[in-house]
Amino acid sequence: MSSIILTHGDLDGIASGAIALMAFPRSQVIFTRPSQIHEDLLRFARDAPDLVSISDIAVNSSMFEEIMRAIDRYPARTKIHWTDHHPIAPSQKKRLSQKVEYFHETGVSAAELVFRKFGAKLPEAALRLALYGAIGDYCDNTPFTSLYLENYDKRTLYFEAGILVQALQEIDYKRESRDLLYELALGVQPSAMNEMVTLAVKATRIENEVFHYVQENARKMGDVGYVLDMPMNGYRGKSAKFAASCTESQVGISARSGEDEIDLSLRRRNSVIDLNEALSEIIPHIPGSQGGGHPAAAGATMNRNDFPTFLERLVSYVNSSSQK
Ligand SMILES: [Mn+2]
Repeated sequence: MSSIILTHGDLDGIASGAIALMAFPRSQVIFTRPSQIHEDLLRFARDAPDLVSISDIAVNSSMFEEIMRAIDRYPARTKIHWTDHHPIAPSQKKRLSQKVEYFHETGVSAAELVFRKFGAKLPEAALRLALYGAIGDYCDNTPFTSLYLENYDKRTLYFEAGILVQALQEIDYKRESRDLLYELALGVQPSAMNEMVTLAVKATRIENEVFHYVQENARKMGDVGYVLDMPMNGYRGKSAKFAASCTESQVGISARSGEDEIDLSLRRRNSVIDLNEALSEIIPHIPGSQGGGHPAAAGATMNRNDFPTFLERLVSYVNSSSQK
């Protein structure tokens, strides 16, 4: 049987992909993202695989028609599983479900969903991976995770998941992440991977520097804290969170600017603001911008000159939602 696993490069993506690999051994594993899933699907349609498993990849509403066209290129016998936890428009969910095995819930990790779908006959290591993915995506208080964390000493599971969370800050997204995924699918524990442990310690040291940098450099507008162009690469989600806490704001942004574009990571802190909804309201007002994610964690890209406008709109969004 020829099969392909398409998944995201973060911990939840790697964990969900590793569980899928345990369920479908010898699959080819490809890391992808919402903005390029349609191209990857198109590329593999030519191979007419028996099975495709997509996990932790949001359906980008602006790419929806391209995605549907790519799916239509597969022969009828190809079984396509799409397992995800990102918000999706109900109309798109309905149309996608007519073409693929779409398994979707929000508020739970993709790793939990892949485990619930394929995990019944898998070795115990698969369950641990589901829990690592859930911890990685802050989805560790679902009924499923609460139930199964009780099977272990959960502090040890957080330690193992923490090694992965930290090491991934320092890992080359495509090359080393694939080796990691294969090792995890073999049941190797993170603490037994010397290289991961070393990287995790290094990442934790850098994270402390990031925290101090944000403490010194974060700025605040309304109830939004932000930090621009940190000297350290990566650590974007973490620094967005720190930008909120260091400025005592509800929302934090970590921004990195390129030549023309600026890329933002957003996090919320002690807040019920839905960042995904905030972006879907603001993004259409900023030509050429893109963005989305989860209620508590999101990302966006736009022309760098538009950042001040974006910030103003976000500040007034946060302001008006807090008054509701
Ligand atoms: Mn995820």
